[in-house]
Amino acid sequence: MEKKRLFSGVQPSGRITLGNYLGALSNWTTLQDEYECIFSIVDMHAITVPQNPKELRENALLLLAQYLAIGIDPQKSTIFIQSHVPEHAELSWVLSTMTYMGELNRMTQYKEKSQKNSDNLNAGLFTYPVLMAADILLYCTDLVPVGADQKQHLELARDLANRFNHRYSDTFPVPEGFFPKVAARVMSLQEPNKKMSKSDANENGFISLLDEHDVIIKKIKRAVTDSVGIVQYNDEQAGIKNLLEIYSKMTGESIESIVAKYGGKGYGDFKQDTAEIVAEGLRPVREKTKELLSDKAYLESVYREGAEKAEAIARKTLRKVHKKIGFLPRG
Ligand code: AQP
Repeated sequence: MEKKRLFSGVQPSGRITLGNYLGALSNWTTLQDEYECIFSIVDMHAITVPQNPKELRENALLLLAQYLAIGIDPQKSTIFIQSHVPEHAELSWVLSTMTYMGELNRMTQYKEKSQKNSDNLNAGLFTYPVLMAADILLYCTDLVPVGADQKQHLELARDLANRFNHRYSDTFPVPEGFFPKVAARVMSLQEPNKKMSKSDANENGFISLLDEHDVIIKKIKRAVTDSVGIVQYNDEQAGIKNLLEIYSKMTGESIESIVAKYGGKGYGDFKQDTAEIVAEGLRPVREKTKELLSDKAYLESVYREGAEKAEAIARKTLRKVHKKIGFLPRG
């Protein structure tokens, strides 16, 4: 039986965080055997907010090294850079003609990001979810493993698949989301009611996958908690709830069992142990990333081959789409 297809991506808009890792990337590796996986570095999405060109290039390469370091295997999965496959922009245009302004107006990520970037309210930031739908539909994707913050965008991709299929004829599978049960939305260590974000101006709010051991320990020990003083899992103790989710996802231990272990002890031991677990858990990824970054030729060969494989699928889908909507073939 043919394997189902999976697509996901991360923006090279900074150094990826523990949130990106636990909410998305760490789940990808386990799905590689079951699905035909396509993973992208979505640099076209990243430019919807201002980027320094040199840093954007560096971050794309770094992200590729991190994909490989966490265990994405280029022998099993297709790994490519979004801007190397122009079909993403082409399908995005077609889908944008089928997307209603009202649908995009409702997007909470647009509302949040446009507040943060009020001096750069560009059309790309507004139509970001259409490009994301194109990323997914271009590969006739069945499954999209993402963090909970992407639920609304994925819903639009599903609506557009249905709309296209209904208006023309069956073309796209309607993609399903895959959201982790624990740590689907890792929160900022400094403002536990806001999601952890790689572009947060406050470096203490997030843990980067490249942070050294001591930095991670310090950041977690300084994490904002509360004055209740009891380790328990509830919405009123957002900081502790966040650390419990991080601990659980990093170790595989259930939240109940962690709560039982630290219940009578106050926050000191719990924070210390969580910090050690994260710092040690990320060590192999950090070390492997550094090793991979020193071999630029290898990284280039991975993304070049990936683009060829991705483009072959993308071309086929786009040709089908053009035919259905009535574009005359070039011949
Ligand atoms: N805090 C989070 N918890 C769980 N999952 C998260 N993801 C992002 N933040 C969290 C998931 O990571 C994947 C890649 O995200 P992205 O790079 O496409 O953009 P984003 O969601 O906008 O992530 P950031 O870190 O907040 O980036 P910036 O600061 O550039 O906007 C997605 O699957 C996402 O769900």
